[in-house]
Amino acid sequence: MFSCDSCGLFSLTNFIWGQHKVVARFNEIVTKQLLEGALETFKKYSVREEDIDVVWVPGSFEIGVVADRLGRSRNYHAVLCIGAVIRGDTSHYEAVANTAASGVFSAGLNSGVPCIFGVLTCDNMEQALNRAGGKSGNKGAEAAVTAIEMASLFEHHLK
Ligand code: INI
Repeated sequence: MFSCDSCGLFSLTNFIWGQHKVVARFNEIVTKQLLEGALETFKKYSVREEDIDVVWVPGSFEIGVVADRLGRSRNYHAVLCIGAVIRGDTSHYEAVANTAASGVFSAGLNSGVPCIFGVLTCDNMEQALNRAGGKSGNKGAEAAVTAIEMASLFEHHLK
């Protein structure tokens, strides 16, 4: 069994885990559901609760810089970023959505740790809720599976 004293990570079956989730508080009614879906999925895949940390940030705009910092800490095998950007009457939506996407992408590239984009970009609240455990599934759960796949790929094949 693998263990790492410096970062407190332990292997589970074939996987070595340390997951971090960055969750945006903005549109919390949606992001809490996405987080719930992600946590259920990690449990299903036997990721231990103590190997998961959750950090809340004000909005999706702030996700990238925090994901980058967490990735660079070398304490985590993946950073799952959760947010919900919902179109309003102005172009603010575009700025926040684009910054969130490029911020998460850059965080992954710059830190060398997989940073997963679990940020919804929707036209309205109904669309967002449908994707946060409603009739279109839970994108937080899907993003968690992506985090598991990427962490496993990095840990077992790209070292
Ligand atoms: N943040 C979101 O996560 N979703 C949104 O839909 C949103 N809109 O529409 O404004 C939003 N704005 C806040 C933004 O993320 C920052 O927290 C804020 O601009 C301060 O930097």
